Amino acid sequence: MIFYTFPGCPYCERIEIMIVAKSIVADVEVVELDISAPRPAWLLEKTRGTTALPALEIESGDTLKESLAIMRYLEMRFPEPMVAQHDPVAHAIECMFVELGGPFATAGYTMIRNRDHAKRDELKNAVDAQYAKLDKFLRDYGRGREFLFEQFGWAEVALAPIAKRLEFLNYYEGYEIPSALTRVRAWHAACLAHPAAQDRKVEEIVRLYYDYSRGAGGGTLPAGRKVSSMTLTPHWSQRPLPPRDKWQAPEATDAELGLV
Ligand SMILES: N[C@@H](CCC(=O)N[C@@H](CS)C(=O)NCC(=O)O)C(=O)O
Repeated sequence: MIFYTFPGCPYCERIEIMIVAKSIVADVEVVELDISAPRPAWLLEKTRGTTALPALEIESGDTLKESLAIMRYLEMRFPEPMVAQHDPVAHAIECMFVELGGPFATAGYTMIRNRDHAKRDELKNAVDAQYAKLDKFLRDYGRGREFLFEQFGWAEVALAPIAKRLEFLNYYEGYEIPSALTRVRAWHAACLAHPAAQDRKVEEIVRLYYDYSRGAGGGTLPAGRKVSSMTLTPHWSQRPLPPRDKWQAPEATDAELGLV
């Protein structure tokens, strides 16, 4: 199988975690692509014209898209060890929890890209509200003390990568999950510390997402810059940590970010 991935993408990290969980690392060739560059024609042919990743090419030559669909494919094809709950009710509950991931990601990405200081509180409140929803869900349906159920499972494979991305809010805006939300705080800390979620680190994410903190990203560049902070080269590990305060001018240059 061939896995097409954008380093830094939370939906791609879902698949990275599944590949390790299923012990199929040796069966999957990983092809990293640069999200800031136009997609090559050969890739668009495989994805039938859509530009988003992850995508998984399987032995039949078919290319699967949509991270949750790929997770489901890997779960069914390599049933041991099971990542999802076996019990149908428990699995439905974890799928309900995963549904909270969409608005959770949207709130976080909207806040990091915002450049209007007057809107900051409103957007911070929207992120708080998403954490409050996760907290309530964990209290209503959770069985574990940290994760939704006893172990890092389906819900965490899907949501930990998003929770980890939203650490860019902590780095660039000093954001903290409200202290009253103790249940989701415990879940969050356990997700970020779990061995399955260590391949992509917060130190990588904050380097890759610098442009988002300056209102750009996802294909556009901040003014005066030539190289995206999402670029594959130079590798993120060879770049300095970006300046933390996203409201502070001037913006870092390509050279200051270690991009050239
Ligand atoms: N619903 C999709 C979302 C995938 C997605 O949005 N990927 C982003 C990267 S995080 C992407 O490829 N963006 C660039 C594009 O859409 O061209 C999934 O779960 O796989």
